[in-house]
Amino acid sequence: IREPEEVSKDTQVQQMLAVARSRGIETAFDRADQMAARCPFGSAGLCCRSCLEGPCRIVPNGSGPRRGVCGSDADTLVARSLLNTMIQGASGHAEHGREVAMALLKTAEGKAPYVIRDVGKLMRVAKGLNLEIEGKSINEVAKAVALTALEDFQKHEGVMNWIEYRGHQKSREIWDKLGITPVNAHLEIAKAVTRNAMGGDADPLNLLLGSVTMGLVDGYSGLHLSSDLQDILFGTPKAVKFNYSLAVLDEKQINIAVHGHIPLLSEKIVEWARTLERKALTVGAEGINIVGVCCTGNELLMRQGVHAASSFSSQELVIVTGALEAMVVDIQCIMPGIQQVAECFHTEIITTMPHVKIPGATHVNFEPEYADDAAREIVERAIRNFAKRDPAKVVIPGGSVEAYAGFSVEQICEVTAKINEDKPLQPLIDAIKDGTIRGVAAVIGCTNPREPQDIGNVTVAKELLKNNVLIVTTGCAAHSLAKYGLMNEDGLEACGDSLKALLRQLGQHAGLSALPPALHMGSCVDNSRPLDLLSAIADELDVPVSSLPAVGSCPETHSPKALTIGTYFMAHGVDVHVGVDPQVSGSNLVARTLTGSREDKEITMDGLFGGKLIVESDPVKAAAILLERIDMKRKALGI
Ligand code: NFS
Repeated sequence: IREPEEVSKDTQVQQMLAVARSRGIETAFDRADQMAARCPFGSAGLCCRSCLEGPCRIVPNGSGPRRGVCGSDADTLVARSLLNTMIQGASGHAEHGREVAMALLKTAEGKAPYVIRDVGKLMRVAKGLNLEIEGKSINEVAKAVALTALEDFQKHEGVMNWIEYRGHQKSREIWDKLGITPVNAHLEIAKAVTRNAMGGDADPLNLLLGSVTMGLVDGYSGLHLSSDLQDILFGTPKAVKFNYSLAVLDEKQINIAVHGHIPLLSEKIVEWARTLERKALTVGAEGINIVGVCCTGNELLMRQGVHAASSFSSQELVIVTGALEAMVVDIQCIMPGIQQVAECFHTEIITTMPHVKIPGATHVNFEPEYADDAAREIVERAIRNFAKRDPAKVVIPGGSVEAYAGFSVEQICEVTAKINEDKPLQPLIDAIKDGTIRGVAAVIGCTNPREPQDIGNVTVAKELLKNNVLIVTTGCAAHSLAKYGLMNEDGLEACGDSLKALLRQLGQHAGLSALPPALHMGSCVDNSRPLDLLSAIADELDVPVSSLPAVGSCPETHSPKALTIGTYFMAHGVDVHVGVDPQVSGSNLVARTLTGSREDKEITMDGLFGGKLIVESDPVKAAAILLERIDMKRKALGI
């Protein structure tokens, strides 16, 4: 069993873990320790449960059977198990996109209680999709955009609308040539499930191309589509201040944590918390305090400045404060373990989606049409729960960190346009060309209870910043970077001189003393934003995205979604580092195709797309490899 100091870099998490243990409450960190001996077959991707001939397992070291009962060898097993992971990731994000598209449709039809907050973005997206906007009302345009989005889950021919719209042309040419460009998300997911079933696709390289298609499904029907439609509905993020840490819970207020991914309900909860503020006073609380967990937290902080309490791995510890009246969850990254922890306190876990329930939790069903009813009921439940709080159990750590977020591409361009109005990207391009910015790194993804929390994320970011690499960030990695000052002026200390000077210069144009060294672009679906930025820069330079000195890093990977996002980056030619074993070591063929270390280079990820997978658990070494790759791309670009 690891000591609290070994589990997280965050002293508040350490403190709360000690509190949990002293009360006999088990969390993911403890369960990770109990699982210490990992299955060697599963870890290598060599366990197959695709049919009832098995389960079949191939021993990684070569002793024992070399094939499953059906004749599948290790390469096929590993490629299938990777595709299985990709299906999970892509489905999660595609479903997120579809839910938001349905909400936009119902809003446009006047059936759901939302308003279009960013009409400008609606019109830009409509134009990008080649929709007629002349003489149309806002709702008519919104309906056309929503229906075009929903086609990406229905059409049977052609190419996904969002790839036509957002996909970078030079990458598109490669995907089209390989025949991997998705037609519609549901069709591709169904095809992937079919090809992965017993008796389906046995060719490991073909299966890997199937994984790349899942990366594209994730990237376009999930990430881009969700970010675009959420911006239309809730506003495109602008620079905003928020606080981060477990200390954002307030002993004097009713605390509600919103957790999961889709902002449809949580935006409404923020609204209803404001409306019902007076009711909170009647039960003796000073107000209602909404705090964010995981990516729902990111969504709310980007647009509303809602404070963030926890990333994935420490989600249960928010409850251990004893000061949480309700934790409201929607979809994804929700540990069932939160219910066991909540049962030790007065906290009510509230599930909201019919397909994501937890035994013992309260269920308040969410449908966009009745969003107000659900949000109101949830806030009222939390208000009632306040009376059940046991003050003797309340422990809230002290001290939180101020951070700046909200760096959408639009916000970044608004700042740089103050230097060059006609070509807002030019200041960034010039800085990249003259080496002021050595490269751009997207530090993204999760925290993982098996790994020491925040260490990988923060170390990779700091190593790169020191070398003048500009960091953009999303997801739980953004939570890590916020906690250690990389989203406020203090973080400039971590930067190399040229980057520091540039951030100060740009900051003045944003009305800040400096831009933060890590630009928070949002939740995991907002990984659309770094790619939009790179695509726009590539267009200006008339090169493919793969030529840019840009990398992605997910040091503390836990979720299949992180692997599909990584694959989407690689499909555009961006190298991607993962700090946690992606469980493909059982096949040299698969591992080497992904990492570009095969002799026949042209059929590796690197050879086909220009970006490869880098697996390295040591964050310092990982940053050194990423710098090498950045320099290699700079050299090839002649800068
Ligand atoms: Ni991304 Fe966001 Fe966090 Fe990882 Fe989970 S919350 S969608 S998967 S753990 S970053």
